[in-house]
Amino acid sequence: MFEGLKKKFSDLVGSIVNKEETKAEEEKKIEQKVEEIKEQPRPEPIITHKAEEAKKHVEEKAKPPEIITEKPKLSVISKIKSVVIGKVTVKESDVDELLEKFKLSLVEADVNYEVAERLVDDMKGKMVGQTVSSSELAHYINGIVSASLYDILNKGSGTDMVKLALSKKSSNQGPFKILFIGPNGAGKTTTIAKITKMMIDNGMTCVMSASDTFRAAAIEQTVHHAEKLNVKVIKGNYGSDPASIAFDAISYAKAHGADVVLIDSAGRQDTNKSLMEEMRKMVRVTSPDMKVFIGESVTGSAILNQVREFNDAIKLDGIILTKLDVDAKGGNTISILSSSPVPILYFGMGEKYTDLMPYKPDFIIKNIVPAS
Ligand SMILES: Nc1nc2c(ncn2[C@@H]2O[C@H](COP(=O)(O)OP(=O)(O)OP(=O)(O)O)[C@@H](O)[C@H]2O)c(=O)[nH]1
Ligand SMILES: [Mg+2]
Repeated sequence: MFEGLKKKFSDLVGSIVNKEETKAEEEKKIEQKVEEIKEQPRPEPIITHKAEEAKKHVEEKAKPPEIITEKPKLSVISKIKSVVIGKVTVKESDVDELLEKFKLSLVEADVNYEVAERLVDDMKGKMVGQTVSSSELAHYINGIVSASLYDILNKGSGTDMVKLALSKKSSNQGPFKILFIGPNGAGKTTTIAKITKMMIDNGMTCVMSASDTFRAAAIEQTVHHAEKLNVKVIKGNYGSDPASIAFDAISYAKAHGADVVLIDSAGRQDTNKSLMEEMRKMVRVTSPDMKVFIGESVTGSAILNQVREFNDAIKLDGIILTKLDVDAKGGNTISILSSSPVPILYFGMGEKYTDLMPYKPDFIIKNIVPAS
């Protein structure tokens, strides 16, 4: 995943390091040239006797003290030393052009322009004026990239669904109810199965509500997962009211002391007024503890508009971003993560039940920043 961004970051580090190496090599060459010229025997000037005397006189007067004649030598040595030992002070002019190019290459990798700008400005602020040993330069720049990414991706610690469900279980306040909503094919039903597995692994009993009564084979898909995970599923007929199926699932869970109810729903676009109204009704009828938006990472910045619309309609509690495993570029994910008005809870990383991971910026950074 994220091969696109990884390559961009690695190219940037490479170009800064190469630039510094080229600079150092050029300086070294210049110093060598200076030494060569100094060591070349100088042709004796042809001068007349009088002129020779006058020259001697001028030379005697102008003879610099010992220390001054030594100075150029020392400074050449220390310059060469600095090139060989290699300390680099990063100047704005050194990185300006590279970072500008880098910003555009991030945009090419689908990072939203405003996010790319924020990231690059942050990197520049951290880099310029710092003195670094040139052998450590790649490592140092990777550190800066990681720190800047962390700053834009860290949105505080995400909600731990398992903790919340366990706490409701221990307070005997009835089942923990989660409603999953989002656009068509984003991975809602698959994610419900993954969350169910996670809840089971943490000692909780679950009930699934097959509340997508709209799409062909949607009920069978939920039933299939419920059977594989060995949990109860409540279902109705196609075309029936999804809210009433969810209500039945909650009643079943209450009657049987189940800990978590996971409510599926049909895929919908925020532009479909009647489906958005149906979703509001599901919320009114079920009073979920969490309303979770499921979105595909590859959708890009468009997802942010969807999230805003769904959030306005029912006040979301979190987002699960799916299909990161097939997100080759990575830019979309960065844009969504850094600009989402709603916290990101988990990532979907594949089709297996265990392919779910809590959102941590470090995980993203590790997948983008080249190891140095
Ligand atoms: N690679 C990958 N595929 C996923 C992931 N999550 C879901 N899928 C696949 O995406 C496809 C759609 O998943 P569903 O769970 O049916 O999506 P949905 O949102 O319920 O779809 P609708 O009910 O039609 O709106 C399926 O083929 C899933 O196996 C993921 O994290 N990675
Ligand atoms: Mg579905």
